[in-house]
Amino acid sequence: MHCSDISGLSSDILFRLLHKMLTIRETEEWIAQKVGSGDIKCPCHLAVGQEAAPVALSEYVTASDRVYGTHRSHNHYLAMTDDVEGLISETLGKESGCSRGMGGSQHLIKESKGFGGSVPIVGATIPIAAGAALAMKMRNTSSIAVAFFGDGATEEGVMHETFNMVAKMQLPVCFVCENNLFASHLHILQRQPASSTIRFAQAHKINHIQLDGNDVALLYRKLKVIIGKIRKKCVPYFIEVMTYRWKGHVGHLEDMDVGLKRSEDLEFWKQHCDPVMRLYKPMLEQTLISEEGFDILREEIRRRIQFAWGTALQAPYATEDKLLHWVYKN
Ligand SMILES: Cc1ncc(C[n+]2csc(CCOP(=O)(O)OP(=O)(O)O)c2C)c(N)n1
Ligand SMILES: [Mg+2]
Repeated sequence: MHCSDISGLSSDILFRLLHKMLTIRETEEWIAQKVGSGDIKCPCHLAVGQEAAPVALSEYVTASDRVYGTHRSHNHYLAMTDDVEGLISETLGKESGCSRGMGGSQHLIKESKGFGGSVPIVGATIPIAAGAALAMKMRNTSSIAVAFFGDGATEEGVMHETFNMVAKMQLPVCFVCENNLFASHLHILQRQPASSTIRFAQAHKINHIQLDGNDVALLYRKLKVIIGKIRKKCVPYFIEVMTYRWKGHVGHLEDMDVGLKRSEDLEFWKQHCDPVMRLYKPMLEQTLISEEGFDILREEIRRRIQFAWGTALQAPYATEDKLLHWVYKN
């Protein structure tokens, strides 16, 4: 396993990063189990294995910034909001959900914490983030917008149009392409002539970097500089984070990817590149945490999830008469 280099990072920071990643991991594993049992009925695209980038980014964005996500955004949402309760309720269609039970897993929002929304139309939040960044610039704020999207979104025309616009207008937006090598069942090399998407930023003269997307300590260090630059210089930036999802494209099953088996690759990523283990192992070696301490931390998180689940089950469902409420901002 290629462990994260944790030198120079305080134990406070390391524990926070570990806690956030573990909260996402455990919540998603819980949701996976409930999708499997049929208790959760909305389609869930799980991001197990992709916890590091949103967690590192969440350390540098605030409620006045705007972060946008995709069909696979439990990780982005939880990193920004820590709202386990609102997410779980939302997957059950309950009024207590973060989208009042009307969105389900793919439409999450919490503007009070800077999460501007997730949208399942591939590539759709890229121009939305650009629009938010334009407003931020026109209002002379130092806020920034962030759009998370997958490698598949780089095949959408709207991404290229948006890249041209933000480069020309120099808007404060951070594009984070989570390149997990697959768009549903198709490997990127079956769809594109290269496995990296970085060339699209080059073509539009946007600052860019490719990073190990599963090394949270590295991302924590790099994003500090990158986000600082976007904020201070009001420029766009493209970050490609290389990662891998453990579950199938949609649903709770591991490996099965709309009929495609990825067993060997998946085993490699799980054994060597698990973002949680890559942080936990060096913390253990440096006696910042014990095995028992890790178990206690995980147990606390599991209890919180279990409680959130129990509470959500008791909550009322969203009702039809409210379907047209909150469609428009005012
Ligand atoms: C415009 C559009 N085309 C097709 C789809 C169907 N679809 C949903 S997710 C997905 C794959 C997206 O792959 P990627 O962007 O790499 O994200 P990942 O699923 O890997 O996180 C597709 C084709 C869609 N939702 N929107
Ligand atoms: Mg992908």
